[in-house]
Amino acid sequence: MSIEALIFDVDGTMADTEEAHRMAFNNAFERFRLDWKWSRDAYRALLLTTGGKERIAAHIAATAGSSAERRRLTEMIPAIHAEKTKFYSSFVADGAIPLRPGVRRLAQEALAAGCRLAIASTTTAANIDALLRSEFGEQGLSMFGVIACGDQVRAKKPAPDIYRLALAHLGVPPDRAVALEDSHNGLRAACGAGLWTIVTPTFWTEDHDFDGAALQLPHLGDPAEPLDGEPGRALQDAPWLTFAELARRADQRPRSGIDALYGLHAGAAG
Ligand code: XBP
Ligand code: MG
Repeated sequence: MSIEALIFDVDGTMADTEEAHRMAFNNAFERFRLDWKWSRDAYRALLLTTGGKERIAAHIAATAGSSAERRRLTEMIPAIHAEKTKFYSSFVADGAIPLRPGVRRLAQEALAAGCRLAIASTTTAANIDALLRSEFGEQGLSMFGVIACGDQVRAKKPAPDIYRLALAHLGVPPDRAVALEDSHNGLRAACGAGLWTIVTPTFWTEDHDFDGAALQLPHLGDPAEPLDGEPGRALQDAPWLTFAELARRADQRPRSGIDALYGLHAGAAG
């Protein structure tokens, strides 16, 4: 097995978090007496901008009446986002947002196989800390040897920077790691860092373009929640993605452009 690390995206991949983010944004706007209320449809479009502060800035750019108003509101962004993060991390700490099917199982199978775990996310460390503690307990933080997130990079997804940072901290080359994502921006970021990427979309990203994904599944599946129909039948080991099958598939990817051209890779040569 050549896979030394699994790098998880958080929002949408580890847990279906965006409805909670949306409510937290709206709570913060109310707290600041702003007449903004992001509907699900509006938020779906706003999600194309990664990063909560950047998302608020995009809303201001699209709605502010004057340049003076835009300046006043822009100066408020850090405080609004800090309030939003308080609301969101309290939702998570209350256990309101479970892990998606198969995330806990795959993480545990990977660790048992000697594979390391990492995170590459746009959200804040506070939000990730709350989710890992809530869903994995106190040992949650130590399960993920590297957590690359939020403002640790200037260029957020779809830029590859956050994945490159995670790989650098892991000390692992991209062809020895696998990324798990849920969105077009996340897929572009992971592929831009040279990572073989599995995509499990949610309601918020199901209409995104996932061209370039190595594997796309509705979710990772579990014995208690197997993948129905075609997605489940397409897997070899079980109607859920086992770490063993993930590693086999990743090992069989073309190693370079030449390999891809001639199909020369681990499983096909000879
Ligand atoms: C998804 C994002 C984040 C969240 C909101 O992150 O783009 O901005 O929507 O969280 P991921 P913040 O890379 O984990 O999918 O308000 O903390 O940014
Ligand atoms: Mg995501």
